[in-house]
Amino acid sequence: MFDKILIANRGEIAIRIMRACRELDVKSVAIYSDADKTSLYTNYADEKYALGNPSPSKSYLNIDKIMDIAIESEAEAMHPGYGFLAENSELRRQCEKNGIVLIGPSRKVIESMGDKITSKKLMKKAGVPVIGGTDSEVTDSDEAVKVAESIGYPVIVKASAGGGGIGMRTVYEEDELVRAIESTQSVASTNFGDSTVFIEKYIEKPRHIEFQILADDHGNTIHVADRECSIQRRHQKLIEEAPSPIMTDELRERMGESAIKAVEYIDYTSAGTIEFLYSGGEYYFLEMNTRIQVEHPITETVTNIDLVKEQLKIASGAELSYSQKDVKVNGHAIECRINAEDPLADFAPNPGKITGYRSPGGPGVRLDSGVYMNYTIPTFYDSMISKLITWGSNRNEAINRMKRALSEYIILGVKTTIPFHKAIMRNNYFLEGDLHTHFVDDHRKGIDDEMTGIMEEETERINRMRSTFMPGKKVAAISVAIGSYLNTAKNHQMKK
Ligand code: MV4
Repeated sequence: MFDKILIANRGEIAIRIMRACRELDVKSVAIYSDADKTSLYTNYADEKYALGNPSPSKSYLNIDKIMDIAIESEAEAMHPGYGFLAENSELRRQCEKNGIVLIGPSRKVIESMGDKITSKKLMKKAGVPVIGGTDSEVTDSDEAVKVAESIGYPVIVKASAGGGGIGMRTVYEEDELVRAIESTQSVASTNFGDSTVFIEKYIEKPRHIEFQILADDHGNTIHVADRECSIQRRHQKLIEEAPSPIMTDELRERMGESAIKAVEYIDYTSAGTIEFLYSGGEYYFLEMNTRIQVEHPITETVTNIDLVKEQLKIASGAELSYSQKDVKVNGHAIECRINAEDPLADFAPNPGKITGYRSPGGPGVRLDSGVYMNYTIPTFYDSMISKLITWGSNRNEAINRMKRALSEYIILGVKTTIPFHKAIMRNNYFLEGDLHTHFVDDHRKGIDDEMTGIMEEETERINRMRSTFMPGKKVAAISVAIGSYLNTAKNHQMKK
């Protein structure tokens, strides 16, 4: 095992990785920008090095600076977490040049999975189901019309270099096709410097189901079961659960086998995720994520496998600690992403100072957080405060625990997505497991009404909690603040 590793990330994931380090007796090195001097992870680490300027391109995306710190600190390995440089092949190149192990897959697979046409071709060759459409770049509009006709409308035009929902257009009839191709090409060219596009059959309201995999350098590959991530908004996941509510042993075996075939075919190592779209009993490869993901804790919770420790062990040359038959799904886990955003104002970011904080606990509750009382959430980075994960012996118990944990969770000073999650936990479609990628948009009205009701119901209790943080006369002023919040919520409703 390594003696010391550098964590090239910040916030809750930096702490998550440092926790694995501490359990494995590995020293951790934090890097921090000026905006993260007082962040929890910066001071949790065994050593810390300043990056200076908080702008992402000058700090957590600055490969040269990060490499200099890795060398100076004598770290043997580097963990990139998720986001920032997690899927950047240049970072791996630089690490290789300097004799530092990058905890993650090879440069070749990062590059081939980053290109959607290449990854789709590889998966088809591997025998993994892919969505019907073109296997290569579309340039000729006559050819595009023919392809679309043969697969049938609606179709979707996608940028090969695309990701995160950028560079995608749905097309319902032939008249729109050529224009959609041109516009996707132009968006792709601007955003990714690559105008390559391709066409697929558009699958309406699919489920997003993904498989966690682990592979070592000794030829061992396992899948660590499935997660359902259909509850998202603008390609940002909000709630994930493991297993998928529709999963059966038979379907898991089939999809899991496809996921293993996929990663074995490309000689993938480390932890990774194969994303599928699922619709009408069929599943199709969508994308591969070559990193540890935000939602990895729900898999850890139902399988009792520490995915980050496995990543560190794999990178240090060890064999996987588990074989496929050791992977058992025990009960059900749900993760709610708690963001500093106003769910009644189109999820507008709401960074600021946390003036009151009390985290939930008790049976079946895990909280992965990067914040504390009086911490100021910086404006430079994403707005995730924490991830609340609950476990239950079945889905219903996991949901009831989530409701209970959300009701215990007090965050004052910034608006959060907690009311949104409370509303979802009461939503009948959610309770029935009737999920798809358009869930939030389709049920928007019901969710907003529920949220408004929840905020009204909770005013009294939250006021009481406030008085424990800020005893005395301040409470009256704060009641006014809540009143105005509720008015905003009501105005929002009236506008509809
Ligand atoms: C699709 C699709 C339906 N049909 N492809 C969205 C992000 C990008 N990575 C791929 N995406 C989609 N591709 C076909 N052929 C629907 C989506 C999609 C989606 C996929 C996963 C999770 C959330 C989503 C939300 C909207 C659309």
